[in-house]
Amino acid sequence: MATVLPPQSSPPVAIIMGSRSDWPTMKHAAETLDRLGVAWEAKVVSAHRTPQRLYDFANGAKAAGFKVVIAGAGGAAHLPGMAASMTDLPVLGVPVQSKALSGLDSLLSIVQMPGGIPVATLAIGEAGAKNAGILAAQILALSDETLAGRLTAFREAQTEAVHETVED
Ligand code: RP5
Repeated sequence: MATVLPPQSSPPVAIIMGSRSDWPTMKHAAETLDRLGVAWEAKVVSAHRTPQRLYDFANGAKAAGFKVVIAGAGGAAHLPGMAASMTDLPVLGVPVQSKALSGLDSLLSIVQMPGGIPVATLAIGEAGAKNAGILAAQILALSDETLAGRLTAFREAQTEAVHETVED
């Protein structure tokens, strides 16, 4: 008799990015989620080079079990906005630092969404990716008290690590 496997649910956080070249930035979101004990899955999904992959991902993201989407892109950074247009999951946009314009192009492309389709836009680069990880965890912690406790501990550890004096 064939074994019937239970349907596999996705981890709560999807990290999508326009190119493999975005991973050195976006891995900071993944590392932050790891630190907070939140599972994630990362995929390269380009709004321009793989539009069908973007369509398939965004339309199926909720049914797949994802709860939050972190989307990073650089330059003409249409990925977060296009993903947001096709899912009602919260989309956190990370502007990746571009070579030509240092990420100002990415930031403006992501942040200037028309009313009705929000993308929660973070800072350019590593800080934005790290904060996207924290923000995703904060969203999930609204319905997960254990995770909320880990977030509190994370903040306390961060505060304790900031010394008041400039010398040891
Ligand atoms: C965007 O173009 C990507 O998000 C990336 O930041 C940028 C450059 O991509 P590559 O030419 O490095 O693949 O779509």
